Amino acid sequence: MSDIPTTNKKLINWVDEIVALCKPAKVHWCDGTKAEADKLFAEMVASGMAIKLNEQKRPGSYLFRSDPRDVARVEKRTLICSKDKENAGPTNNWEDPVVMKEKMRALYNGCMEGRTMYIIPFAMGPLGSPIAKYGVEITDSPYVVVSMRIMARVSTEVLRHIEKEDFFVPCLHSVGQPLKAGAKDVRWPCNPENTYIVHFPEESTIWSFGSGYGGNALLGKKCFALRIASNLARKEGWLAEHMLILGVKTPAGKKHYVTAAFPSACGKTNFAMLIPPKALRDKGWEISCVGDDIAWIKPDKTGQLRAINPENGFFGVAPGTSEKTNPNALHSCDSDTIFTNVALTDDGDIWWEGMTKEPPKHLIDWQGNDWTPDMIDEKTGKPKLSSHPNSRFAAPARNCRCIDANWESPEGVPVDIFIYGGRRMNDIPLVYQAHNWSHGVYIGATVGSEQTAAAEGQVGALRRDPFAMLPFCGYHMGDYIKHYLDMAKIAKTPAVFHVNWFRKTPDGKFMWPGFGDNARVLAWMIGRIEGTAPAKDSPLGYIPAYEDIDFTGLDFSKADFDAVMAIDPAKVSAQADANTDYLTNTIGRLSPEMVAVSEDIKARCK
Ligand code: SAT
Ligand code: MN
Repeated sequence: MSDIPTTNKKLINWVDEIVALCKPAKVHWCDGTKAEADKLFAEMVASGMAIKLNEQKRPGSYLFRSDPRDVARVEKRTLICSKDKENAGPTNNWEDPVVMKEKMRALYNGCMEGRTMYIIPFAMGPLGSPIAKYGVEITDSPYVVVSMRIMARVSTEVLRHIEKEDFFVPCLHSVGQPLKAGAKDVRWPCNPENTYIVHFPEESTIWSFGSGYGGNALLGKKCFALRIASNLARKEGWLAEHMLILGVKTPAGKKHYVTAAFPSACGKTNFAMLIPPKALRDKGWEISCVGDDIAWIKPDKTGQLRAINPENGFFGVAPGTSEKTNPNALHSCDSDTIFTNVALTDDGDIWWEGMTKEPPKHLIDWQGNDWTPDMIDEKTGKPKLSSHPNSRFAAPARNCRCIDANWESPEGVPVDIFIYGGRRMNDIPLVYQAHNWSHGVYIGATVGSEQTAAAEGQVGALRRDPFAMLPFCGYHMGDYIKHYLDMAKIAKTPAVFHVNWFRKTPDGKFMWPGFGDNARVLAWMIGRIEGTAPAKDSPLGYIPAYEDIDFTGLDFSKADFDAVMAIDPAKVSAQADANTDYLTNTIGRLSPEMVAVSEDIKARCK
């Protein structure tokens, strides 16, 4: 065919193979242009899949409502199909790649009947960056096409890079619902009974079937940029991390970059777009955002770690985002944004729980039904939600008011600080700094968060989430720890900090104000790497004294500080034992350095 826009044999052969297997009615090579997206949006509006929002209030933006059975990532059906089961490790689901391929080939057989197959060439990272990688997603979902255009860089230019490198990550996706001749399509085709999100790490290949939602379907994100990329990074000597990247400008005008990993429900997007309190802004502190979810971090020729955000947009949880909690995220959604499963206002705009103090008097909820604020959910007995709790916005990163000037710099931004954190009600202080790199790796490896939703298990129970990568690490977590330790051989290692914004008083009140005031803690960290901020030693690591943190404009006493920083040696010692047990018996493939850190912490507790 002459309308194939590439000469790359691997890509052409793969497309031929998938066409023969999935049997689409039509094939379309995407070019990522606005004209292409506009045409698809118009078709989806006409078919009832999408709602065009009020052009005055929300230019270029659309609302989608998913099937209520397809509203989130499905971790149970997410598999790492390495040849050897052991290499997937204890934190991943595994199936034999030969068995899984056979099973999925049967599902894919004819799955695109009556539909158009879209071929999406995309870049993760700025085109031509030495850290960027290229992929091609084949999908039968036009929603995926328009979403990928926001979340990744889609263009014909990508094909030139694929031709040059002769490498791309093949990402196959189908909603798994063929359209029989004459049948009318549903609003959100999907196939929940047969949903699988499958990774073949040895072949750097992704096969996803049955879901059209988020990370199940936008395969550049968690599937490629974390699960497959973590495998590539290990082979090639870099890090693919579930980390935000932010820039900090000091009053002296020096710029530093920081990456941070937090488990879900710890306010990662809020931290990535944080606005420092007025007192710090007046002194000249500025914070800018490079990315809110994923960082690819690679040493340059000098060993300096450099990070890119491989993504091109924010796929944020909508509820709770407001002018108060995160104005930068809220205004990123002002235009050219795709909303999924939020409520529709009577004037053709969107709303979600927490957006404004007063809810609108009437809405159409995320399932298309009338909604008023007085409605009660029959199942829970609580007020009925207008938006799904996991409803999302996909907003272009360039819309963000605080986007960093260097966010698309091909060489990446230099990173000198890694932060880990979790939601810990008790015992864990506001901040501490690792003594050295192995201690920093240990801090990442032992990250945990207390559960906030009953659906995840017992509320308050500690859920371990090493490096915040539990569902995203594409190989054995013990090897991942080893790879981290080995980075010290090829890179200048960053300073590592642990933070806990969520400590509570015995009567259940947060001890730390959080949000913008977290910049005060960041400022201390910057002082640490610039060599200007003092610290005391403690069993957990280096900690600030009250005087070391700038509390200008905040009513936070020495007693408040002592409470949020309190360290109980007996508890820390017991935690060190629990950490050794977790790393030895749950994770395995133990690096002896990890036990040495536990022993060191215990010795300091004596
Ligand atoms: O759906 S995504 O995987 O993109 C986001 C998330 O669930 O963490
Ligand atoms: Mn994430």
